[in-house]
Amino acid sequence: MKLVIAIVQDEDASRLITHLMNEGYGVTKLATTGGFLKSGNTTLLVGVDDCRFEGCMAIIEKVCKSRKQIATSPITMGGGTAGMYSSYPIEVTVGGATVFVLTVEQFVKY
Ligand code: 2BA
Repeated sequence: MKLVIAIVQDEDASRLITHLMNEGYGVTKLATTGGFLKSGNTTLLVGVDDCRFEGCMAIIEKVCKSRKQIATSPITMGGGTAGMYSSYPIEVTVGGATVFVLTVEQFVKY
């Protein structure tokens, strides 16, 4: 069994959950925040039998789109504690999905 941890954009989350559930996958949704953009994203936990793993990954790849996002990132000018904070716009490409796959040692439901 595998545990798929998929970090996706909020815009794709509902559709992805619907697709996965329709195909019989169990899904847990977590509201998360990206460390770089400091904006909301969604992390899905999907526990899958090995024989259904590729199908799960295919759905994630199909549904999740990469998008360009303009972010205003605070930077420190002058350095040190006396430095001034400024911000400038930067463009980053986010997603489709950042996916971690873990092998599950044990899976129990009580
Ligand atoms: P964020 O950390 O908010 O990052 C959003 C996007 O900003 C990233 O998209 C990437 O294109 C860009 N980015 C991130 N760190 C950067 C940096 N130091 N310099 C320049 N650009 C940077 P993705 O790579 O598609 O990541 C989307 C989200 O997936 C991330 O949101 C984060 O929540 C998660 N993530 C990505 N890699 C991760 C990792 N190795 N471990 C844990 N979470 C990760």
